[in-house]
Amino acid sequence: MQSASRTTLGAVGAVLTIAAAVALASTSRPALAAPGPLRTALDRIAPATSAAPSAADVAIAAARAEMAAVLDDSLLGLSGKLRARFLLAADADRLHRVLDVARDARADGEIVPRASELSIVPMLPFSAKVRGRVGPYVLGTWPHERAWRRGDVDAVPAGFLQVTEANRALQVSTHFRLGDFVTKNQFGVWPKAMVLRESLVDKLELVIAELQAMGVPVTHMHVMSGFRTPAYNAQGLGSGRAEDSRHQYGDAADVFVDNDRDGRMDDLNGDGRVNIADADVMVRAAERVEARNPSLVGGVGRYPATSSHGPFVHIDTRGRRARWG
Ligand SMILES: [Ca+2]
Ligand SMILES: [Ca+2]
Ligand SMILES: [Zn+2]
Repeated sequence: MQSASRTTLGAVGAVLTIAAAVALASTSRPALAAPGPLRTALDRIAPATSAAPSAADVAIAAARAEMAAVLDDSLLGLSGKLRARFLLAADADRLHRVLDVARDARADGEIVPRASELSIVPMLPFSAKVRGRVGPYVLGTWPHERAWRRGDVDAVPAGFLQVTEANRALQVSTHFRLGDFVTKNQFGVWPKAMVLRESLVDKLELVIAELQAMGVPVTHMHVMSGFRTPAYNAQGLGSGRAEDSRHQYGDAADVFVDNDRDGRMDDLNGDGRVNIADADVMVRAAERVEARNPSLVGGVGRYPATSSHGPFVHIDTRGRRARWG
């Protein structure tokens, strides 16, 4: 697991370096480390054992090599519930080609996700941000862009997802849509630019699965706050928002279980009240997920209800353990 994880980090680091045109160490990014069904299948097929490998074997071997250069993990995440991957345009094209080859060679759908099961969403490079904007959408300035404050340089976004009125409903995983994570401002501006990490979506799905295993049914987890543009985040400084908030790196979300969709946390522990004890149920689930999936370690913070919101939990995949609240 450890060496697989390092391999993955290397590949992700290479993608980031090309994209952001900034010097990045390929170190501490959380990774979706477990080889998934596609990699496993390609591994099994690639070393041809017979004297004369078939054309399919050759194609698969080539696809496997190309695959490793793009994504060296389970395409569907550790949860198996990812339904979208976010890649810079060139890498998105390569992954499309790899999947086409693999599907042609192994048209059984057991091994290779069907096109309907996995969306490959291309990202604009970080350099598409000019004077703080991508098109009409205001993002602002990341800490590393200032000489005097570097922030988490390892987490500099490779690029931006473009969220449109057409793709906002795209399912990024079983329980989440692309539009769930956009910054809650500039409501009339389309397309929006967003940073979102698959590792975050994967972790949220694992927390849902863990809650269900604990006997807490979850049909809907509400994202109060997902990605926050640096410009939006700066407006909240002094009122509890961190200056180097994980939300601007796309690997953090403030969430609560809201099966009845009334916009507030549900009574998860069944005591007839909604309070911090219900957030604690989610914290326990997140702890179990991190214990079982070290590559998704990060922050877990608990927040009590105030006059403006119910209790909620912050979850991120910053790559090192953090707890508060
Ligand atoms: Ca509710
Ligand atoms: Ca309760
Ligand atoms: Zn948060």
